[in-house]
Amino acid sequence: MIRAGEFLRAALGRGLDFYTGVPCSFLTPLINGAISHQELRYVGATSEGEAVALAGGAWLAGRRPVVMCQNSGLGNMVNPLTSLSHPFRIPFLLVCTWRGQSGVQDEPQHEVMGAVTHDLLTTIRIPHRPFPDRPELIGPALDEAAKLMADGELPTALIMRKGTVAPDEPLDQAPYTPVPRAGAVEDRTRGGPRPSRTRVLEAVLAAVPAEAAVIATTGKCGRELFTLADREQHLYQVGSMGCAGAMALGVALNTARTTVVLDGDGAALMKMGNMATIGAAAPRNLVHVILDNGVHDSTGGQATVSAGVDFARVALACGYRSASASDDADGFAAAFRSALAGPGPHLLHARIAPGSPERLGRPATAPYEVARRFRHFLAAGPR
Ligand SMILES: Cc1ncc(C[n+]2csc(CCOP(=O)(O)OP(=O)(O)O)c2C)c(N)n1
Repeated sequence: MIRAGEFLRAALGRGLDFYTGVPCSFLTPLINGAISHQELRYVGATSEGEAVALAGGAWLAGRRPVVMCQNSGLGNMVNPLTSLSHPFRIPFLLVCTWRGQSGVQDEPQHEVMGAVTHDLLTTIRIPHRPFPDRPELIGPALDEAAKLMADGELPTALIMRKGTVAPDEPLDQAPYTPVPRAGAVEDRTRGGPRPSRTRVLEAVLAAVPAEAAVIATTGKCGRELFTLADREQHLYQVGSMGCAGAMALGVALNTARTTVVLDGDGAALMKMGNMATIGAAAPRNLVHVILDNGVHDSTGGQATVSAGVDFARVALACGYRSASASDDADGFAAAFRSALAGPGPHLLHARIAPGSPERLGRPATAPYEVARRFRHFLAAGPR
């Protein structure tokens, strides 16, 4: 058995200082220790997949992140681990508990995942090792994980058995008290014909400062942005649908640069918990644009349910500082300029028309290079 403080201190000594995740009772001392530690930042995620994207954003902004989860949460992570961490090669330390270990009394819902946890990680090519269960093993385990992460440029998991960490860390955490918001959506809708996605992206590019980072959601959004302009401050999230907001949060919390995220209605709906985490973390430098064409445009135009969703009011209810709605290019451009001028987080709900230009490019630069040039861009800016 080890003490949580021993692990957290040893990890901090190796530069691991940004934590995110979703709790597990096996993790209680470690997660509470991370939350309570003065020198560590812990951002609670609404899902384990969100935590992977948040950690990815933090890594892009120069941090060495740790994600903590229960192995049942691996199910929620499989998509971003395979379609974000792998193509972009973004490493982080994954501390994953082992509920449902054979021979250990546990609940029925953990039986299957307990039996396949190691195989699942192996199958999705995430290196894994046992979590250290004696103090003298902590340093070597962290050093080996660091080497695996450096060599493979991938997350590396440490699998924690029941009873590994002594239950001695009190939780020192103020309850989350949301900042009351004025609650008024800036309504710039006019009811005319809706602009194309390209037209709105042109308005983004015309106004966005050169120092800002821009993250585009999966599908045609990233392809259109790439076609209009390919710059080192762009990150085209080719997979991990729904994760753009969480990745942008990880960036915004770790850089002083303005961070603009271009989301889709389908993607935003897929991981709407992101908005609650963004509202609570409240980064002043985050501008969240939802390009809402009412359909899954990239996969053939199947309707989403966004026609009945008021993203701007959802954002305000989650704690965003401002929110606007627009349905033409001028209204969007005005809302975007206003968002850039004041502290966020801002939500811009842009209702647009479905469709894309006929000759649409695809990011020609591999995700691996996109991530590294984006990281390099962030490293050159203010923290
Ligand atoms: C987890 C996951 N599910 C499904 C897909 C397939 N897919 C790619 S883009 C897309 C549609 C995204 O819709 P939206 O966010 O509204 O953006 P739009 O395509 O309209 O620009 C879908 C379903 C995927 N890449 N990942």
